[in-house]
Amino acid sequence: MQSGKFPQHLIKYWYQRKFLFSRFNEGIWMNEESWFSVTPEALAKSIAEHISRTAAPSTIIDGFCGAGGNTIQLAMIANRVIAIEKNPVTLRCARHNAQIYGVADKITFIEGDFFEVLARGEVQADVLFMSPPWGGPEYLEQEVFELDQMKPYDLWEIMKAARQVTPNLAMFLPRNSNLDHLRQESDEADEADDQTVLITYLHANNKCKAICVYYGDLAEPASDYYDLIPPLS
Ligand code: MGP
Repeated sequence: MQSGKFPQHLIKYWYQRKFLFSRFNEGIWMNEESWFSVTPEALAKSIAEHISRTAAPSTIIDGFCGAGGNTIQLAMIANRVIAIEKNPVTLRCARHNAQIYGVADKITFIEGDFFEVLARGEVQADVLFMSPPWGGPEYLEQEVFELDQMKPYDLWEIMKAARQVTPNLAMFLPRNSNLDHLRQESDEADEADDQTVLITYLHANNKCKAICVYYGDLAEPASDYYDLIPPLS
């Protein structure tokens, strides 16, 4: 690629390319949306390791697989990953990138809408991981990211659909997320029990990049460094 033709607004991500995929130079494919939304490899790996330690799942669904950053690392720790992606170009990138990492054989790629695929009831799994769109890089313009106003997908609708598949959920969210919203959602979803929600802050280069929120079996702290949200009293 000629650097002169690389879109100016994505240059920041180009400089991070080997942080996004350590094997970038082996021919990783990206489209515009993937540059700013793919989970950097080190973070995707730590999420996969947490999932492996707490739930040791056989099958994992990646609900919004994007260019495959999480899907690839999840395929390293599970027997099978079902990767759902609506955008056919992004899905092509994910399939190609999984080949580079040698895990494509363990992944079933589904081109389709998260809600429609789940509603068909054809996919089952022990764990459901989700890294939905947050509305683009503009999420950092707000001091606090109001989760109950997330676009284009409503986070509560995502959670509702996900809970139909499994209670073992992992959700990748902005570092400036309003955590009170999470507490309220889990409280309403599970009135009978005080549900534990585990929030992990994902750091790279001495900076928090994002959070991952775990539910069900995944909410077991596998390290002392995690912060727990106590149930509402
Ligand atoms: P970022 O906006 O690149 O923050 O997002 P950064 O690098 O800390 O910016 P800076 O200008 O403050 O230095 C950090 C990480 O969040 C990215 O690497 C992506 O993994 C993730 N991310 C960013 N966006 C806009 C999205 C999104 O819309 N959806 C998802 N799932 N992840 C995103």
